[in-house]
Amino acid sequence: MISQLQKARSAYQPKVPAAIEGATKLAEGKATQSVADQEDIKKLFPNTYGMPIVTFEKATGETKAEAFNVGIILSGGQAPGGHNVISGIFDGIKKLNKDSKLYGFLGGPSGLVDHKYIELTSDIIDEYRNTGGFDIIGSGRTKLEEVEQFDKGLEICKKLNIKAVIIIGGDDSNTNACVLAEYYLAKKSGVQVIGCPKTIDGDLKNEMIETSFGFDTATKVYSEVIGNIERDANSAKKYWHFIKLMGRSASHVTLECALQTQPNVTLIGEEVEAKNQSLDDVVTYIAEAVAARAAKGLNFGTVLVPEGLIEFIPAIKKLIAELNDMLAANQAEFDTIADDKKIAYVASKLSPANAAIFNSLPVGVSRQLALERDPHGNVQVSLIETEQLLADMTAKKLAEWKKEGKFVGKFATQHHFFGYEGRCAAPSNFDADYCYSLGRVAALLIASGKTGYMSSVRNTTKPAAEWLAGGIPITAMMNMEKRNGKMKPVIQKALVKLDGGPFKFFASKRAEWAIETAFVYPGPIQYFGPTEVCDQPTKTLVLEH
Ligand code: FBP
Repeated sequence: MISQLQKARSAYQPKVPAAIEGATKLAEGKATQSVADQEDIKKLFPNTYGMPIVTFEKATGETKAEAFNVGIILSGGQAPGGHNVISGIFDGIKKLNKDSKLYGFLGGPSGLVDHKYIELTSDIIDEYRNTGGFDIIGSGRTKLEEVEQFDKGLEICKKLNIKAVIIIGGDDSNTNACVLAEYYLAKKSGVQVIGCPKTIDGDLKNEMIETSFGFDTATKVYSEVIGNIERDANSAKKYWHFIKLMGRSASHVTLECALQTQPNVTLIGEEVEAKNQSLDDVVTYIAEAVAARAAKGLNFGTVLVPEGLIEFIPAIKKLIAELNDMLAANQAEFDTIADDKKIAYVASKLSPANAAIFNSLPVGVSRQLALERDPHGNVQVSLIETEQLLADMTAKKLAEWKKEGKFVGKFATQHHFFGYEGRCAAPSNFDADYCYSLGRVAALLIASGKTGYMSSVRNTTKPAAEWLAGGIPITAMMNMEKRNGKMKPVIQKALVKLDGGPFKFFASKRAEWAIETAFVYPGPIQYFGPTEVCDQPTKTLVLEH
């Protein structure tokens, strides 16, 4: 049984760049180089380094190819539009040759290694067009990094006669896609690897990749509910709402939601780091806004907190860096320590300054920082209750200020965390079109024999017909970073730029938003109706371009 909206939505035909509607020809640009550490990256990727950016242009006649098979992997957290990438790939390869086949590896990258897959037929694909979620084949966070894993993958590709694997994932997964592409090319295996930029976090972007898919829909869903909460706050006038938002380290999601809803306080992790602020500085900033509104009789408001904030507080950042090195160096011994002794063990191995900070944190937070990493070694910031921590600390500070006569109001709080609510929403028109186009472009990259490329669709603030389609070598996005104590080649994460359009606009408005009740209520995503209501890209994209 499907909902009436899903039924109506299944008939939606995503818009694609005019350049790829019919026949196409490939144009190659200049050779590329990595964003940093060129010599190191070149050495590590001798076969895929320096390739040119490619663009697909309109051609006459028909573009056809010999039948070929493709395998796809959904990797990492869900993001709205994944099913449309897959339907775009399916339609793309069938357009090139109706006998081409699409296989889906089940449960993420482990499906490739463990040879778990299904063939995606048109009946299956049709059920999932324009729907949210990754449930068509499931996702997972297995890290593809060992040669044995690559070889197991190659076995199944040979068995199914797969010409190319498409990895739909974030920065870590696309880094792995690049390593896999290099390995398969070095081996002359004949299997190509293509990446697609996925993540609601919005941190996989650069000059050539304007946005990752899912960011548009997820931030619209969060902005809808933040707007609803703001209206509730403005009706009841009795609560300060502390709202934590997903997005990992980068604060793009929080910044976009702030631009859409104009809350009283918005914290941006990247700014906290740049200003070298302590946790107490952050709490003072919130308390000042609360006190200023209270002086006007406004004992309510909203505070947006990026989930990665904690990683940007310089003292905690230093602590995490030492934890990473210490855990990597002592892994064998650490594994033998009983669970209830691990925190004490970690504290005993840290430098005195970091041990003091570590011991001062609530136990839940120190456990998360030290013990509960994801397979890529990331701190699982979504599990740290920063919103609660900040609300409690603000309450304490205001109680002191009350005694001193600096605060005259009431301070009652509510806490929220928005993340999972937005990751599987039905894709907005933007994401439906963008994702389907990314899929169609990926099919063209394969047919053109490309490997180690990320599918790219640009010019996205213009109507879809004017979008530019092509491929960007993944090595061009790479630099060297320390991971688990060692320097590794990884795609450079995009953080909020403090000199960029979105932040500068926000910074010019936030003093007014803090004191006034300037809330904006965006309402739910609309799929049918006037284009200014249904087809708007994010404010981040508009202000960046
Ligand atoms: P990726 O797109 O990088 O996989 O992350 C998306 C995300 O939603 C992050 O915002 C969040 O911190 C993380 O996944 C939560 O992970 P999990 O789904 O494993 O709980």
